[in-house]
Amino acid sequence: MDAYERITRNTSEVVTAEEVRALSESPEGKRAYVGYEPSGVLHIGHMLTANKLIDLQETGFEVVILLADVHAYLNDKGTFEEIRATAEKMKQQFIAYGLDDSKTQFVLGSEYQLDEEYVLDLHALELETTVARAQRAMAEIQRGEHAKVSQMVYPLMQALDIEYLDLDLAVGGLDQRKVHMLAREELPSVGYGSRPALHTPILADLTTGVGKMSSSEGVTISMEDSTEDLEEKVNSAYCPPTADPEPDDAGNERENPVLQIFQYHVFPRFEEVRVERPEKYGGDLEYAGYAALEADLESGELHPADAKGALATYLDELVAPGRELL
Ligand code: IYR
Repeated sequence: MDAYERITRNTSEVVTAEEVRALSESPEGKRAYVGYEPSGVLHIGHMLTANKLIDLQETGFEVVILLADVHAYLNDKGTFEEIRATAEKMKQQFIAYGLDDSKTQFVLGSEYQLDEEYVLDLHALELETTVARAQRAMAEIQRGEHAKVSQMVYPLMQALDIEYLDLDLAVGGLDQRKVHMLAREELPSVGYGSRPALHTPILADLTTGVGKMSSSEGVTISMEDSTEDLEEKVNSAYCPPTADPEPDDAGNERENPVLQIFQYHVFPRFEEVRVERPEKYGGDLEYAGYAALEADLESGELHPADAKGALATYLDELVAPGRELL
């Protein structure tokens, strides 16, 4: 796999392919980042972008994780005290999950976002951006129904982060795309360059396959789950024998979360995936890549129950180091 393929594998969107290709030609010393609001429990939805950071690290990028405490505060996630305690825990969990500590820079947003220069740039950006534009950028991130002024400031700060952290590449889930588009368009209006972005898919809700996996609603696989929790949750997950399920009765699009987790979490981290089965059901199956597993689930060769059993085992291996921090 060449550097460009490694950097862009398992992404939903590359903005733009030309710009990312140019970075992939000399990744040494280039800087990429993801920002996270420290709140709630870290779950595997967060870890999808962490896997992308691992890919970037392995191609030579320097990786920055922004623990966005001010953003979490602006988005009504708690007091600074609560948010900072979560940020510290989050940092330890990222390292436990497999990010190379010596090559990862962790930054707390408040370390630089309250500096005079940053705040004045923020005000300049406020002057350039319409309320409608900021609100659109926040539609998929905003907490609560009625947008607050703080939530309009939020995407402008996220745009400025890209400049202030001296980044070459912004990474985020697909829900961050409108903020990154705003950054690409508006940063030049305050005298800064625009940067490319990579967007990862959003994991679907585990039990329904509808909407996104979230820690405030539905069942999530968290970095604190016990082996038994994992078995139980995966066992009751939605897993039809297809990667492309029909919409539900209300017409909502659906994904197969079991296959998503195999594709975005298990295969990127394990060379070979083994599904154990008793001899009378055909014995063990081995997969060297995601596509073969998907094909077997679709053909009926691999039963959803056996796929779930294997998934719980691999997830347990991924979650175990973080669990030990508890
Ligand atoms: N908007 C993100 C958190 C965040 C991301 C980046 I990249 C920043 O520069 C700042 C905040 C979220 O929804 O979690």
